[in-house]
Amino acid sequence: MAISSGRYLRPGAVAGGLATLAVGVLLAGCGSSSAASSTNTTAATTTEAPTTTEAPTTTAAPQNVSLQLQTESASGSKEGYPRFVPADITIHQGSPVILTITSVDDGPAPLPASLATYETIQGGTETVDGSPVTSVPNANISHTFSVPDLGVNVLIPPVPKGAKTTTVTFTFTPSKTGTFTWHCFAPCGDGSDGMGGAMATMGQMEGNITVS
Ligand SMILES: [Cu+2]
Repeated sequence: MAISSGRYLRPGAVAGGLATLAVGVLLAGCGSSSAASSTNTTAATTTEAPTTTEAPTTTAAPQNVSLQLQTESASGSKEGYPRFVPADITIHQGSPVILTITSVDDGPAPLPASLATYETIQGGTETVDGSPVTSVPNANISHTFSVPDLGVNVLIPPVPKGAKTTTVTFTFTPSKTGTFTWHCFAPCGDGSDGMGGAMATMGQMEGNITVS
């Protein structure tokens, strides 16, 4: 597939702040009546005094998931490649997932017009080799890691010339539980349209992501 293009267009480094917003909403109770009319018939007996050390509100630690995007076996065989390893992953709802994808593929595989919807980063924040990115030009997409059911679309550019790997991180929070199929939508497989072979094989350019 991949003839090194030598063109690595790093998208403008726009500070992509984490989308995780902690919104604290304090509802001040019944301020409608005038302050003076404090006819307190209901004694505040129900508010239990915090006698024990208060447990911090569950700020669950981020989950780190690492994927290797391989293009050949250790012995150099290209049979059964490219593929993401592991192909099946399990994550949990309730805390952010930091997906780290390390790719050795130096070739682009631009998406056809019919898949243009997957040309944009969706559902989380991405960095490429440490720099925040908000887009990757289609001509510079090598693979995608896309989970349509979770609204997640990660774009993976080719390895820059002179480098051995490129590392993409993608931080997102799973919106629901279940088992969903992820796909690569870049035509990186066999056949005239690049959609055969690895692209049509579970365990290579598609797999399962389970959110428990
Ligand atoms: Cu691919």
